[in-house]
Amino acid sequence: MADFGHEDRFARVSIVFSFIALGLGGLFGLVQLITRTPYMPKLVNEAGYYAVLTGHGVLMAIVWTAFFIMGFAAYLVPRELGVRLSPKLLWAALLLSVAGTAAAATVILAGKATVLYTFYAPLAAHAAFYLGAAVLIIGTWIFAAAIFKAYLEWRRANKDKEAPIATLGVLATLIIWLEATPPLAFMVLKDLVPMALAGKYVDPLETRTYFWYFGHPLVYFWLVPAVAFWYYAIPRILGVRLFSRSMAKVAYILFIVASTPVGLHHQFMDPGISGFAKFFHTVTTYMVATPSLLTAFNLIATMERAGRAAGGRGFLGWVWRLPWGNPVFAGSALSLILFGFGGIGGIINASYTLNYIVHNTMWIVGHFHLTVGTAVTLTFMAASYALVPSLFGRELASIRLARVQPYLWFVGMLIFSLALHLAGLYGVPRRVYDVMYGGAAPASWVAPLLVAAMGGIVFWSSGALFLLEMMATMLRARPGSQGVQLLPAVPESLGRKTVLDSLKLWVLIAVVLIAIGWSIPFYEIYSRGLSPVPPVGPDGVKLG
Ligand code: HAS
Repeated sequence: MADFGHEDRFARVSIVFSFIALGLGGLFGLVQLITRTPYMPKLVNEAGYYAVLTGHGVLMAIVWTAFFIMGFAAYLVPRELGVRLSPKLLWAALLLSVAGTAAAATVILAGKATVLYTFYAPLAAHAAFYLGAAVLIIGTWIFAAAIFKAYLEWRRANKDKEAPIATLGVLATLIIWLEATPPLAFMVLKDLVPMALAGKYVDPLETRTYFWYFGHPLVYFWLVPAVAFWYYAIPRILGVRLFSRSMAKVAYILFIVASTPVGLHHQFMDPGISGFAKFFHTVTTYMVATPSLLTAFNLIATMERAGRAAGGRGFLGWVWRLPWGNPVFAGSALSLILFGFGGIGGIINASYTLNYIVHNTMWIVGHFHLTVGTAVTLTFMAASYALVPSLFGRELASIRLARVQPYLWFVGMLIFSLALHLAGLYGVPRRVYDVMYGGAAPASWVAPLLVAAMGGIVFWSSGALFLLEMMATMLRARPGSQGVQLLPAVPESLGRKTVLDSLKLWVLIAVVLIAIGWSIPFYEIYSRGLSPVPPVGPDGVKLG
């Protein structure tokens, strides 16, 4: 095992922290699933439900993902580029990220932040929630600085070389994060902290629009590292070249350029934003769906090539020749399949007229469990089957368990999400404590909710098995190098740099598109004049 001392120490801490978030977030998920399902016991009261829902959303959507991504990047980038990351920047990033998360988590657990992970004003949390979020964001910026510093050092020594494809994905991820977060941090400090500390009145539409400026690139911040992992792992496991490196780079470019000026598709139903602004964001939404289709094509072609080389015949005969018993491959490929369903749902969400039907219903919950809950989460689990043995120098505690776990997640999530899509079409709302409205809701809502609960329990069990496997591997398994057997570390042969590697150009184009896409709604909001309202605390009491 090559020695990347402080990078690996950072990756170990960051990944273990992400597992803790996944475990706690998963526990909250189970509580809310049982509480919301008809005929099942209410495990918490209404206030508890929103605290648990906030904890689940923040821990899963922000903490699990951000810490895993940082750990993965710190492991991958120095190995691929052969340059070291600054230890000072790494530890500063970790310290701030952990401190920020701890502050926010403490107030959530104390029931003083029931604002959900979207923290829309005028719902108000304790100021420590917002300050914690801001400190976490600053920590991630410092982490990004460590990666970019190393990349620039490598670039100076390799002026004409293209960057390795997975490292390029990490850079794209961090660029998207840096595009997305500054306005959010600005709004948190300008509006939400003064609202929490001094009862400042804020304009809900203005703060919602700031949130969704950030909220949509956030989803590509989750997705792009999963895509980078697929590009890294699938060809290596199959022993073939990626079908097209250029296509992979075009996908990254489209993610960088188009992932930020799209957030109004979350606000189609909001009054006060013109049809023109929403139409602009619809066009860019369909633009940012394209790289996922390119990714699917590229990876399926790679798999088909390997499956046919292994003797697969006929239209789909190659599929059965793929290494479905390797948990790193199976987890990645199963994620890709469910991402197909999630993506189709996303295309439906992005249609203005269909959005009327699905907005704020369980359909959306089904959508994001297929995307961030599977395409991203199951991929990170698959990656862990290689990363954790490699980082800790140990065999997996149970390869049999690792082989079964991704399938259990796949089946549970398929049942859960499809049932929730159906429930959404029947009109079942999301984020409601008593979803049956004390018996006044239509009887047709019961069956899909019960089926969803069964699926939820199956994939929750899969998550618990994953964490058990990880814990046992880190603490008890025997020394070994199974990570390398499951995911061979084949070096990439790198060609010459082309315009597709010119990150500066694509960032410039992204900035122009962001400026156009967001100046329209913000001009509309500010030119009409703001309508500030008093903040509302956890118990529904107006604070201002
Ligand atoms: Fe989304 C809401 C539109 C992708 C996450 N999305 C959400 C929310 C979350 C989320 C968390 O337009 C809820 C936010 C909240 O709390 O309110 N989404 C899209 C579109 C895409 C999309 C157009 N979403 C994602 C991804 C996410 C994510 C990725 C997380 C990682 N989404 C929306 C809209 C809303 C929304 C509206 C707001 C709804 C509302 O009203 O509130 C696209 O990027 C999707 C593109 C993907 C594809 C699929 C490509 C095909 C694949 C392969 C298929 C596999 C095959 C088999 C064929 C077009 C990947 C392979 C074979 C083998 C052998 C392996």
